Amino acid sequence: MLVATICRRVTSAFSKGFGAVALAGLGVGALALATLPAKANQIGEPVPWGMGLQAAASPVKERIESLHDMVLVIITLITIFVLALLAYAVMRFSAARNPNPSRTSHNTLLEVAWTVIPVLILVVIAVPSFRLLYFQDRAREPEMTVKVTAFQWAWEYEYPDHDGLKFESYMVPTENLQPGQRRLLDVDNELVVPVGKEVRVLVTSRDVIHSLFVPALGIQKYGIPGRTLETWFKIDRPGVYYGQCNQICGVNHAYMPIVVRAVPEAEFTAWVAEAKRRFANDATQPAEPRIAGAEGPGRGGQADEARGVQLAAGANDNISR
Ligand SMILES: [Cu+2]
Repeated sequence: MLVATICRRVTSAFSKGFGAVALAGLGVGALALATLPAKANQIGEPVPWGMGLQAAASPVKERIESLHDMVLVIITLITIFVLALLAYAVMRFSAARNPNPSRTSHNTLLEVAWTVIPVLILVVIAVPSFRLLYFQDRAREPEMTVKVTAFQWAWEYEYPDHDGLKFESYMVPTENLQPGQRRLLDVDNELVVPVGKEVRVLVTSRDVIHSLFVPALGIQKYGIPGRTLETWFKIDRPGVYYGQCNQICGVNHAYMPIVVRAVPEAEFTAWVAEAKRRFANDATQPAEPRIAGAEGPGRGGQADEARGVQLAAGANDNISR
């Protein structure tokens, strides 16, 4: 609509010939945009001074965006309305302008209105909100499943549909970063998935409560020991999507990032074959998991089961939060 309005303004502002040239220019511009590779690789990552949401790469995130936009309009209107009322009351009913205040204390119509209207506004927000809640809750027709197990302080990814391929994913410590890798975000083993496939994600934990959070995919699920929560995504273009555990889970909470790499189907198949070999009897997978985040207060070496209860020095960090 905005584009149409701009077009109209442009055409009326210029003479006919000029307008035609301008329109042709716009047309060429639009064509250039349209012919850009629509499936360009996307990077879902935080950016300096990023003010909005990360660009959507899945249907759930698209709906989160539209709900967000709708609620933003509503709260903006409410804020402006309340601010205007306040300003009016301050000016109109100041002691100087209104020396004899009214003694009215009840107004039935007004009271009904300021109860019913907010309720209606909440209903307007609640309907799409609940729709979205159920939309993200279950995969409709999952084409594959990934099981994600959180633990202090890294992730284990399992592919039950691919012969139980399973591996752990640790943050790359700052001192080992390769050029182009992101500090506190890149990992040794990424969660690789095919583009355009509906992927069911099952999330659980081995020790304390963690949370799988990948903003560009619109997923955020608690990893709760003894429970399995479900969500899903269907990534619409190849790319790398960064996330982090966003449930405070202990001293190295900040050092368990998530990297989801979406690749075309053929590439995914090749990766699965290679990963199966790599992780079959893998020397890089330690018997005792490493503690991710060498820059955090180090606590290497504890056996997995012992974590969370027997971290003598830092037990409170793990239990109380
Ligand atoms: Cu965590």
